[in-house]
Amino acid sequence: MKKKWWKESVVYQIYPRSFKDSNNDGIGDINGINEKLEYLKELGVDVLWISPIYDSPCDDNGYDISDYRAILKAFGTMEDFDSMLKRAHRLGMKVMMDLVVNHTSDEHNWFIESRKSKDNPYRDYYIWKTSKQGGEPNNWGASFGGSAWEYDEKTDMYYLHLFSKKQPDLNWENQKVRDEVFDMMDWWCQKGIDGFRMDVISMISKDQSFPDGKLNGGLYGNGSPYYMNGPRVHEYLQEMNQRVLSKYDLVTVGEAAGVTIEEAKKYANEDGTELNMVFQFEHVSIGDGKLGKWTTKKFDLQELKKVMTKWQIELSGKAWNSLYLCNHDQPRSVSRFGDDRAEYREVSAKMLATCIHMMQGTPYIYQGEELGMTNAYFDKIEDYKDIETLNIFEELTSAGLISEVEMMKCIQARGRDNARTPMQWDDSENAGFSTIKPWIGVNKNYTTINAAEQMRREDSVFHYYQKLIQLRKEYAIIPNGTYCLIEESHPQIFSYTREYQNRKLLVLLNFTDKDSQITIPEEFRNKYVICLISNYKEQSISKDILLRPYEAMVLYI
Ligand code: TEU
Ligand code: CA
Repeated sequence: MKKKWWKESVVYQIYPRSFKDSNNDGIGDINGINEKLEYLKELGVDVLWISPIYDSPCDDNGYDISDYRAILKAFGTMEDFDSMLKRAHRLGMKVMMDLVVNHTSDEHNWFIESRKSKDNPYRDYYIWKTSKQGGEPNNWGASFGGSAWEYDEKTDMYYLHLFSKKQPDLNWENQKVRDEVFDMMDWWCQKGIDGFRMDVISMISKDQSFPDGKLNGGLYGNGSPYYMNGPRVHEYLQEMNQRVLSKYDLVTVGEAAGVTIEEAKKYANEDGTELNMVFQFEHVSIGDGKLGKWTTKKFDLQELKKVMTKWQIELSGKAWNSLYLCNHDQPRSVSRFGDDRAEYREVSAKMLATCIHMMQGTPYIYQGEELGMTNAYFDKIEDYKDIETLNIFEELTSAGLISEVEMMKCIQARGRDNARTPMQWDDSENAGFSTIKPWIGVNKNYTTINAAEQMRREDSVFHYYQKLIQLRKEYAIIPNGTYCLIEESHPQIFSYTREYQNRKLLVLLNFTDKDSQITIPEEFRNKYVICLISNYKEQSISKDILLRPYEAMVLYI
């Protein structure tokens, strides 16, 4: 496996709108990020992935870009960005930008031109189709509700939008679009950024016949087989790599909804002809039902062990894994996979962190995950801001597919706003995020769950993450070792080993609130074994170890 700096790095994701509000307008901003760089350095992370900060009408909180080379006014100025970038570099941290090029905002100049007329020079920057049998060109649904096609009266045609109707899909078949995108990427690389997280990059190539999708009992057809991992996606990414990425020492991660192992081996191949790694979605989709993620069903541990093991084994030596349990689209990991009841919140947050950080791949920490922040559990639909939540609530309840009461429970469990409540800095008003009421409600547990309190307490989740990150730097076995699942069918414990140059790790994780026993492998029963990290004060290491609720332990020989 080739050594690369990003294989030994830990990435921290910042959702700027909710991170820190430096000018007290209720919205996080770039100067707020700048204020907190020392905090991030203290945590020990190497790369900062910043969710979009470009000019945008914020229909989808910035994932709808209207100018790729301008900073959203509410987030600050390009000078603010330049000084934050410079300070991050001076502190030894790299900055990864969020690249959203499957679609733009409908307020982007390209789209404003494109919709003017059928012969406008920008017409084919987007995907326009005529009506079929008096309706939409096909039956695809959009991720944020409704049809994936919006009718445009002026030219009596429909344009494709896989997300909101204010997010028209770019037409990557058009060389001019690729030229514009690659030119813009190069412009940011010239400014000194260190990488890109590529939004829904697996969707940029569509099957040009645009066939109907299967209905599967939903309101719209499932078009994903015709736009996920599409016919030319690897060709486009190889062109991107040749024309931009290969010219700089970057870290690149593709958000690849629908990616399979076979596809991931192409996107993130070790020859470096496309990207460095991908975000796959199998583990965060465990438990999804007939309404997709809109369910209160808990995840199944055996399923999680199987999925995580598959990705560890099958990519090993062929492609590189990203390792994550949370991001700005997912519920808080301690609420989704751990136990956010007061008694178990911290110990289960540490256990989950151990699970991820001891695997092979690049770990991603989402803002607040290092504190064990929890879901918000807002109980009124008016408290939620996310376009996906609001549109889908309307669509599913008005279609009678779920009751409002049930849908509220699903939103409390899986809604994206759970990860978008303000970062909890201290126990002052608004959790120290802002001096005025923020754009979205603050999780009311900020008085007990906040960075200031945890930085003062040695056994906090923050200090546990700090130690995990340090271990990755000290022990080459963590980034480089092979992985093997043991005790595969154990109903409570997820346990795996790592091996590298005659050294071995044993990772023991009790995923339940009950004591649970496990027999450890022979080679870990000798007196030379050391415990690298645990989420309980003292450990008793024996042939049959009794793990306490959510106990995590890493043994090393
Ligand atoms: O997310 C793409 C994506 O697949 C999401 O729809 C995700 O699967 C879903 O929200 C889970 O419920 C990316 C960005 O991360 C997301 O924030 C944007 O809304 C979306 O693309 C459109 O740009
Ligand atoms: Ca602000």
